[in-house]
Amino acid sequence: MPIFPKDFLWGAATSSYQVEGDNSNCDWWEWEKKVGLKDVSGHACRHYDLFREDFDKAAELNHNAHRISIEWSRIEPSNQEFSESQLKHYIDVIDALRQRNIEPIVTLHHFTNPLWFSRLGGWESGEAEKFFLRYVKFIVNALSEKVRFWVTINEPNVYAYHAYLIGAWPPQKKSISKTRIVLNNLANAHISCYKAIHDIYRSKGLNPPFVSIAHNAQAFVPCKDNLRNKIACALRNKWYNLDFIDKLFKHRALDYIGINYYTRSLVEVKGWGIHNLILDVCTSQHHPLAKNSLGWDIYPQGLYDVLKGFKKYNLPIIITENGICTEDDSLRWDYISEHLKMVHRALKDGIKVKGYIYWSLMDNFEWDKGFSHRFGLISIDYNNFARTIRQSAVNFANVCKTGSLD
Ligand code: GCO
Repeated sequence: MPIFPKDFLWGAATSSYQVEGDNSNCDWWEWEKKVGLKDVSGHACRHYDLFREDFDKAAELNHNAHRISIEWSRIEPSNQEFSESQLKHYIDVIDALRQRNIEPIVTLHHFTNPLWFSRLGGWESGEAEKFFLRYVKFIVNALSEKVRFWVTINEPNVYAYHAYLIGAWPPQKKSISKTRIVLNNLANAHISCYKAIHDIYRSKGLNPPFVSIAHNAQAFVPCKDNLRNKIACALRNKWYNLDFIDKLFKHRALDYIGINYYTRSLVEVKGWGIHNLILDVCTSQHHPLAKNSLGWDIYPQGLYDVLKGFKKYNLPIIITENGICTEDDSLRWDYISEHLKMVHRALKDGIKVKGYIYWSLMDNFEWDKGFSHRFGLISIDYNNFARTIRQSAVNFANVCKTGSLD
């Protein structure tokens, strides 16, 4: 029976824009309307008003940690104008977690940007790092006594890919060169924020914080076991999984590695061109696996493979996201329990996993895919915003309480 360490972090994650509601000062709010998304975020889950009720449920579910994000566009609605009232809101949010003995894990950027920032060029701009650092210093100065775990940027690779390479998210650019610039600016922003955060804690005589990014990693699996597919998998593993972390690691800008894992990419390369090697996937169904409602393969083995790939950094790892969107809650529990078995296997191999944070505490706004893909341990009725705890959440609560997966 897999037994997890006594001090293991157990909980769930959300992000401000996906759950709070009425986040009207950021680029996504304007963009949703401009492109006429079928689902606009609107009131989302009304978590901005209902956060205490949600955290009561997290406590009832034996979570000892919870990952939130702070909405930059609320804190700094216009350039250099900082909102004390919005800061007070997030202080109340953090206090509410602590009052319930839940460790906050605080993300400072989760895909959305203030409108003023995006109008000044967003993450393509050479000033992006300066603007983001100014906001981070404002927040960390105010919250340093209450927060130990920080995530500066959620999934830089996913953000850059969707917003600058395939043009699926605002500002809808489709440029390899712009993607490279944005990734470089995001990495430099994290590095300068890492140093600034540690400086703030040191200047206050506080114990050092734990600072990382939340890094999306995939298992790249060759469809046919041929040389071309194996080379493509090795290249994607390097480019997608390792390069960004490598850069931060070389700048000594990681106290742990936050890993977001969901699925595998089944690689079937149709040619030796660079686009083939980077993008080709298997389009047939000769390796059928159960899938989530977005069509992503359910592949727990991939979590172990990914964790093994990060062992070389010899850093603590927190699984900052792992989850499934499905209408079948029994599949949700299977997903959680099978991935936890892989976490335990990694622990037995000496990989320093310190926590498992399920995505997500509640059903929420899945970006351009809208509200129909439900990840939550807690279901949301969007007609009246009623919350209902799912059976999978109760099963997971038992693991959080006992530390064992029987
Ligand atoms: C992400 C995000 C979440 C998503 C989740 C499911 O990693 O993309 O952190 O915003 O909702 O991953 O796609």
